[in-house]
Formats: sequence, structure tokens, C-alpha cells
Amino acid sequence: MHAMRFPAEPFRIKVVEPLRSVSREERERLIVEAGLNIFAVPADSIYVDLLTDSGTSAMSDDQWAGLMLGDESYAGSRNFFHLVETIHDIFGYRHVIPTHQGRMAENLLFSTVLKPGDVVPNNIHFDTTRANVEHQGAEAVDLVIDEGLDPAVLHPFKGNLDPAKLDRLLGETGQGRVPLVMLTVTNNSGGGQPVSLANVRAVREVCDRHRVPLFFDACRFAENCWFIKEREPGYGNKSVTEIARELFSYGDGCTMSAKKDGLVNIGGFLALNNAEWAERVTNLLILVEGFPTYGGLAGRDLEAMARGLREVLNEDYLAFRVGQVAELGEMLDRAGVPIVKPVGGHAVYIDARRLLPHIPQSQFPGQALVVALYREFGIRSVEVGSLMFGHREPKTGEMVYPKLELVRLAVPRRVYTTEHMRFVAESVIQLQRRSDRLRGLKLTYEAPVLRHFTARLEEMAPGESAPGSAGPRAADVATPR
Ligand code: P71
Repeated sequence: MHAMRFPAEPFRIKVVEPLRSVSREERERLIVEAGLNIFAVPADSIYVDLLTDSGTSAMSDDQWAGLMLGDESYAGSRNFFHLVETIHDIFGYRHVIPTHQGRMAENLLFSTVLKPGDVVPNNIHFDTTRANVEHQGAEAVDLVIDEGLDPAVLHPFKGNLDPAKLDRLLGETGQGRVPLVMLTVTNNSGGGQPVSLANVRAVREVCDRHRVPLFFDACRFAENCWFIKEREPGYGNKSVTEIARELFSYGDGCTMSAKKDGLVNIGGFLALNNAEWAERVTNLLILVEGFPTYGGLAGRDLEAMARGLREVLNEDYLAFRVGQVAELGEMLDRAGVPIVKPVGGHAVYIDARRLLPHIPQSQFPGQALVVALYREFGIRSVEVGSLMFGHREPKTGEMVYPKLELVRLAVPRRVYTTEHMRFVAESVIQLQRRSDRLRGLKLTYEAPVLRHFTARLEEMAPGESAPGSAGPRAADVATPR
């Protein structure tokens, strides 16, 4: 199976889901009606949907069979015990708190352990994680290594957190103001880049010296562990499961969105060793999510998650999975499309600033590319740049733009064939040839937090000048129709 550089699908297809063909005119109408926001386009009007790899996986026959074994008892469902046993085996943390998805695990953890003025370091916070930290009045600080912020620099573990930066931050920040350090594996906002075990050990050592617990944001742990097996000296002969056990042994707990490497459409959990924190989280869980043995899910969902967490560690699956994403990246790279390199585990990220150098960051070059990919080809991608992360500095009111301006092509697990990937690559390459025709965008509505989900935009008229570095204020623009 591993003889090919990009292995073929290690599964065959039992059920198919037809895709509707949509004319360019219809797509034009739909994207304008959506306020140039791809989140507002109906999914059945999309040909290849690379919005996210989250909750979009195809489940296996074994997972579907597991659904029939769902035990829907209010308390003590056998599927919960199966899930706990699976998490103990792979992750090794004592207390398991199921949640309906990852951000609820974050919310429960942060509302239990953070207080206003606290600081949470991470390699790079994902948007929901940052928002949940800030929701508690705490500060989210990104400490990825410098290489992780340069799309063109090759490094095998661009998701690594800089231990020296962490040491400095923990030294400078007052006693008790950093309740935990987080590591996101793989580092989604930095391009789906892995973290090495050597780095995890180094981070752990700094945490120990400052007596701060270490938590993983474990969404894509299996893909991260696959990269460790492929790239980290000394791990080539270990199984990915063994690598995962070692990885988690350096932490005190994790948040998990099982919508990624749990291979399910909904589900997540928080797992941790600290009994006092677990008790407080559980009490909150009962208030906002559900009884502790189901946590906002049906028994059948817990079963699918338990089975998915094992399946995702299958190495033929991982070789295909990571290979399919790498192959898409290679097709683009060969044609000169600027992408984040090396290619990450779940997605290819296009460097929109280099592809559209004529559009300034204040005019959302990434979103302009997202809109064009849908309008011209029916492909849905997502902006990870100034629309997602741009914000106003609370003290000065100045607009702050992220260092990276990316468009993510996230590949759902086991859903699309490599022929679909070829279609996507050829579309992006065609678009690049006429990229000078793309125009910048301006906001007409933005919500105060996580604005990219509901923002509305318009194309700049030819010759219209930028709204200025400040951009429109939330209060200055209209509310949505
Ligand atoms: C992704 C998502 C889901 C998403 C989020 C925002 C816009 C579009 C799609 C979710 C993550 C994640 C990491 C590292 C926590 C969550 C939240 N990612 N950490 O990448 O990537 O998990 O969605 O289950 O609540 O498309 P949740």
C-alpha cells in the first residue's frame, strides 16, 4: 500500500451522494445574495465543498453499524463506557467529559479555569479557541516558532511552539495568571502544520519549571502523529497509536473536536487528569449541555465517535489521507500557485497576498479569491486571514491585520476522490492566470465577534479607493437584511 508516493483510496464506495450541477449564472446570483459570504451559500449549490474538514467526514460501515447499537438511556449508556475506554487507551486522561463539539469543551474548560486578566499561550489559537479565551476576559497569546509564520519557509514541524518565548512569557506574567498552556495539534491557523514530540517535551519542561499544566487542542492528533512517524527521527518504526499515547502522556488533558480526527459528523470531549477541575466542569456541563454520560450527544453519536477514534489511527488510512492533501498541494505548487509549504495534514492553504498582490489586506484579498472560486467553478473554500482575524485594537481603535492572509482548501475525510482534487487544482490554476481581474471587497455588515460567519461584503467599484486602514467600524455599517 505504501509503495506509491500518493497511495490510492484504501476503501471502496458503498453509498453515493449525487452532486447537483449549478450554472455560472445561478452561482453568481447566489453569491451576491449571500453578501459575498460563502457561509451563506446553500450547500447543495456547491460542487466541491472544501469549506472545512470539520464534521464533513464519511463514516465507515463499522461506524454506521455502531449507530444501530446506540444505547439511548439517559444515564449510564454503554456507548459512553466504550468511549471512555477508548479515550483511556489512546489519550490516557482520567476524566472524560463528552460535549457536542470542540468549542463546548473549550468553553467549559475556560469558564472553569480562567479569570479576567489571565493569559493563555498556544502555538496559534484557532478562532473559536481565541474567542472562548477572550470571552472570559483573558488574553490569548500565540507563540509559534518564527518559521510557522512564513508561508514559504520549509520546516518539518512548523506548528512547534517556541519554548524560549514561552519561558519568557511565563517568567514575565504574574504568578497564577497563566492557568494552562495549550498546544494545537496540528496547528490549524498556521497551515495545518504538525508539532514534534521533541517540541512537546521541551514545552512540557518549561511548563513544569513554571508549574503550569499543558493541554492539547487535539482535533487533528492522528494527522499530527502521522507526520511524527514520517518526519521525526526515531519514530519511523513506532505505530501511530504508540506515538499518540506518548504525545498525550506529556499533557494534563485535552479538548477535542471529534468532527475532525474522530471521523464523526458531530461530537467532542474534554479529557483531563485534574479531579477538582473535572468536578467543576461536570457541574457546568449538567447546567448547559447534558448529563455527564452523554454531554449533548445521542448514545449512537458516542458509539460512532469511539469507533472513529480507533479507525483514524489506521496507517493505510492516514497514508492516503495525508497523501491526498499533499497531492493537491503538489499539483498547485508545480503550476506556481503560492501555497503554504510544506502542505499541512488536512488542507492546502493558498497565500492570497502573493496571488493577489494588487489587493491590500484592508480589502480582503483572501475573501476575494474565495468568492471567485465559487463564482467561476462552484468550489467552496474558506478565508483564514483579515476577515477571520482582522480586528480593532481595543486601546487605540486601529485595525490590526493577521500576519498570514490565506485561503484554505480543507479536504473532508474519505469524501472526495483524487479526481475531485484534480478538478480543484485545475480551477485554481486557471483563476491564477486571470487573477489581475479580481477586485478587493469592503464590509457592509460585521458582528462584534467571529464576524466571518455572518459578515456581508461588496466588491469595490473600479477605481474606488480603500476605506482607509481603519476600515468601517462595526457601528458605522448597516445591520444585515
Ligand atoms: C475548521 C473548524 C470548524 C470551523 C470553525 C470556524 C469556521 C469554519 C469551520 C474547529 C476547531 C479547530 C481547532 C484547532 C477547535 C475547533 C472547534 N475548526 N480547535 O477548521 O480547527 O471545534 O468546530 O467542533 O467546535 O474548519 P468545533
